[in-house]
Amino acid sequence: MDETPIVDVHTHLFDESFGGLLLWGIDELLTYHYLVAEVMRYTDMPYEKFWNMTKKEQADFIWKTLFLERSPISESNRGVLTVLKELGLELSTKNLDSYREFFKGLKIGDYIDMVFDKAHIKYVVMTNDPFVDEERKVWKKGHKADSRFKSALRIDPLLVKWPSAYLKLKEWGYDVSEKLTEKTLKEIKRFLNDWIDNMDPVYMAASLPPTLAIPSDTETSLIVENAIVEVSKERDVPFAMMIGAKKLTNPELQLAGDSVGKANIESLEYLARNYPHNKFIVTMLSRENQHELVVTARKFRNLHVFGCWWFLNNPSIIEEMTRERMEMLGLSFTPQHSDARVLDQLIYKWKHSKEIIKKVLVEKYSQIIDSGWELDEKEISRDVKILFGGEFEEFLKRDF
Ligand code: FIX
Ligand code: ZN
Repeated sequence: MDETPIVDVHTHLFDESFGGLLLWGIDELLTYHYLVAEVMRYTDMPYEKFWNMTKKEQADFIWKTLFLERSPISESNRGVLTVLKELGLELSTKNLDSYREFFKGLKIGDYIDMVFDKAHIKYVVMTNDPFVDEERKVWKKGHKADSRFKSALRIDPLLVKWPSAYLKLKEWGYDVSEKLTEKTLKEIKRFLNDWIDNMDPVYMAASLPPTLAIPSDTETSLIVENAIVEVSKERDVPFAMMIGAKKLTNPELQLAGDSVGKANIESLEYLARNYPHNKFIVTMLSRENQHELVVTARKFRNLHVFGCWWFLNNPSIIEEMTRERMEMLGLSFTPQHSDARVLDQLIYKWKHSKEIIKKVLVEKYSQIIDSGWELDEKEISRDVKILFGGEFEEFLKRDF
């Protein structure tokens, strides 16, 4: 498993040409929104006061509160330790400023090489959102592609914030109205095609709320059925649905304030059944959705399940999910993605996940060996390649 180069099918990383959009280094690691949510539980500090701190001040506060005043045993805290250890830094000093010195000396190009090498990454898929001004500028200026960073066209605003998104499309020269007329739907398809031409994305993606209801007369449903699925099929760009995120449950926490809700699997069944020639790549956020998602994937070969997303990306749940997926899907799924927002996280997110996936795979192999099945290293290597991007890439090539 440690020899197999990994395809990381969903991250928030950017290649060097996106400049400051690529986050890296110890202060970014410590102020990752997972740690922000955790640190605010130990203080009565007004949220505003925290948000007004500099990045360094926030990192100092988080280091003091979560690492020095208490043991850093949570998954996101442990992740920081794994990164520092894998980079060869001395954890016993617990000296944050000494770690900062190490990062100060790094050039980002070299550091990307170092992290990809340490985490054994073949390539990552980015999250590219044309509605983010800073990012749109890079694409408009012309983007020097780095083959280790493939793009994904992220379209949340189109699907979940249409009343504001349509104004943006208008501003960009698309003849749209808030009402989803034939003309507007046609222009939405032109927008999607333009950005597919621009980005050459692996897939189109959106984070969708637990209230997702397709078919329905919601704008989300109408745009999915009357624009997304058509362009997705025509351009052979799968639609990736990340279902179950409840945005800003606690707005005071900003990005750290999103939560989770159980979604209705019927929407997914409907799409997979009614659009059998379309490809859907799916992850769901609620633990309670996982078993029915696996069963749904058994019913529809045009549905590819991936990752232990966000609040599921913890050893206890990764083990449960990987086990039930292998027991019902064999190797026809992608067990994990990193969702890394900070470059260095690739090191810990993959090291931690591989420990669990390895454990489950060994158990499954032991069971078939006990039945008399023979297995050699070449076959194991083949299977691991399937799990770490092979099946994902085969799925992308299939023509249903
Ligand atoms: O929608 C998404 O891509 C989510 O992964 C993010 O919004 C979320 O903040 C995250 O990074 C979870 O790991
Ligand atoms: Zn994400």
